[in-house]
Amino acid sequence: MAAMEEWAFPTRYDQDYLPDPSSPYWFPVRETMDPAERDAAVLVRLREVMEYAYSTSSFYKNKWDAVDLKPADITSWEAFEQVPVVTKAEMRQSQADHPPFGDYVCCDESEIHHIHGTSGTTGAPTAFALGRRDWEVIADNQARILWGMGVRPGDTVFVAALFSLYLGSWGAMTAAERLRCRVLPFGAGAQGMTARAVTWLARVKPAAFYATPSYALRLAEVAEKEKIDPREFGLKVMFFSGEPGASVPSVRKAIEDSFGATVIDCGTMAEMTPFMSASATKETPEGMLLWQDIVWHEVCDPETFRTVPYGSEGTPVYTHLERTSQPMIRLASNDLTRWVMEDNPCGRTYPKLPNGVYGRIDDMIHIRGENVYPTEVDNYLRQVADYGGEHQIIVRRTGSMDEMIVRAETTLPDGQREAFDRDTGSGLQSFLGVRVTFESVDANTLERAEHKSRRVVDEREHTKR
Ligand code: 8LH
Repeated sequence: MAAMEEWAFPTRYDQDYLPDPSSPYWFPVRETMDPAERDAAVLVRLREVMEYAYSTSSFYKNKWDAVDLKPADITSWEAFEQVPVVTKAEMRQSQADHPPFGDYVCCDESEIHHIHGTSGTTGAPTAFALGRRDWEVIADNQARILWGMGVRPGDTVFVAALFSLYLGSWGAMTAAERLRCRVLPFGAGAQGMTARAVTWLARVKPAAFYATPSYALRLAEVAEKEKIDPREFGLKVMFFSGEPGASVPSVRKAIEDSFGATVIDCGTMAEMTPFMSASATKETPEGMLLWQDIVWHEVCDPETFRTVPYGSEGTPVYTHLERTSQPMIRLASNDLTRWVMEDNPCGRTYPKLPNGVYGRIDDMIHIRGENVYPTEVDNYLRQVADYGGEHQIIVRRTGSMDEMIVRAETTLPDGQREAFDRDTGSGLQSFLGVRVTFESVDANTLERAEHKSRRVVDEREHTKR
């Protein structure tokens, strides 16, 4: 076997390296090697990362001492799967006890280069501390993934996501810089900014674009209002993270049809930055590949946190292989997905999430014994003729019964909606397999997301969080 390129911990990538322009791969060996050989190398790395975390953070030391686990015990996958998962609640507690970054910071605080955080408007925020060397490694990892998407040096990359605490935009920017692209850090979220984005996109004609999927659809609507066809932007690739969408078939198609670009899904969690470690590629554009030599991804049973076999559904659990500032070791995501191992058209030998990440376990709507993912409603409505582009799902308890109300926009004028209401309501009901009360409202009356969509309003007392 040829040596895995720059495979060492702590990691330091050659900052001048760029692949041969004719190569579809950044690191041909690491990306196309026999997965069993890669996994064997990863297992050794996991032990190294755990040794490092155990000796540098009281968080990991206490957590593993409590279950009598030593990093040296991790000599098999069975042993690794017994490493207790890290939860978001534990991290919040750690940061409350050891402000501001918690006792899972493993590097010297003088090494911290960027501070980011959760953007949640409720509850205590969580701070992310990213080391200087980690930032470089993150840029390298994600440049490598952008290369796989078909982005090349000299391409202009338009970043249309919030530049604030959110790591998505910064991660895309630093990756594009490392790839020697031209970055346009446009941002999002300020008054009138979407209309200005349309002007800039039409003028600059970037090759690549990054945002949340909801925001791309919003941008297409605004462009239409300005009488500009988004295809005129000439985008080659659009990569998305932050929420389900790019792997939801009808959402993906709506973006592809509007912009005429290849749609790429990527993204894990901010804590897991390099968050693009789950990402599609140019030649394997559907779903997301799990770049197992950057971050170790497991899909696990949500109760036992043992991995489920390929072909099955579970919750992603993530482990950093290269971070030294706040390495996450078996971070429980609380998301849902399904994984498979098959031949990928791009030749990379990574497992794949063929339907992306469909949503969060706690966003799943439990109604009368059935489970409904909000993304299924989105998927259905997007392919309905005369749909106005936005909707809301209201879950309410009436008497002793749960009721699901879907309120969707239509472009049809009031008075001509009878067939639309009847057909969409019954179609949605048979698609979801639960009873739905359907209501149509005027187009452009429901709020559009500038960041991640929040379409579910759960009015039931017992589910209030
Ligand atoms: C996704 C996806 C996806 C994230 N498909 N759901 O954007 C990546 C990072 C920066 C991010 O969004 O992190 P954040 O704010 O911590 O949110 C993570 C959650 O976002 C994750 O647990 C998922 O529920 C969701 N998410 N990318 C579906 N491509």
